[in-house]
Amino acid sequence: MLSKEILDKLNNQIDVEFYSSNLYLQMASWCESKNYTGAAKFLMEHADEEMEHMRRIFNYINNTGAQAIIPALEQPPIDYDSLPHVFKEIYKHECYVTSTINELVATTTAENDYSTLNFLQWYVAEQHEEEHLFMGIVNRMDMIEGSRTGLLMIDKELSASADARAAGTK
Ligand code: OFO
Repeated sequence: MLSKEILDKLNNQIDVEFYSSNLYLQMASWCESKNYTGAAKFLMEHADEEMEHMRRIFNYINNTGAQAIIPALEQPPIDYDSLPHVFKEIYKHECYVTSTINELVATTTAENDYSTLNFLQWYVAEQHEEEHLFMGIVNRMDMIEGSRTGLLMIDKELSASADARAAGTK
């Protein structure tokens, strides 16, 4: 059985994951409108992954006999200065998601809720991977210093990466 504080925090995490999905979908739309089709594909796939993250928590809550709550939609930002700006914002957002997971982990530890602590380990590992992934992309974009050719090359790499992830080879 979940304590009220942990249930509230897990429901808040549903909100965070939902928002992440919508944020990446909106960013994909921006990328597509600027002809960064590889980045758009990559971000759409990432939006789907965030929905899966949301569903894991949704199922976990309901499996304990409590009720998962679907949040109201919050409008993500729609305008970005450049492709590097999009990915810097994603990296910042992922660091925020990590902080919300860490807070949940700290609460489960304080309350001796080992079942939820065990459930959250997957998210701890996932956040490590995602911060690493997006930091790498931001660093590569910094290296090309806004060169159009460099950005198109990275866009192509993002497309290949999305294909590899979809095929389960990455
Ligand atoms: Fe990328 O955040 Fe989910 O967990």
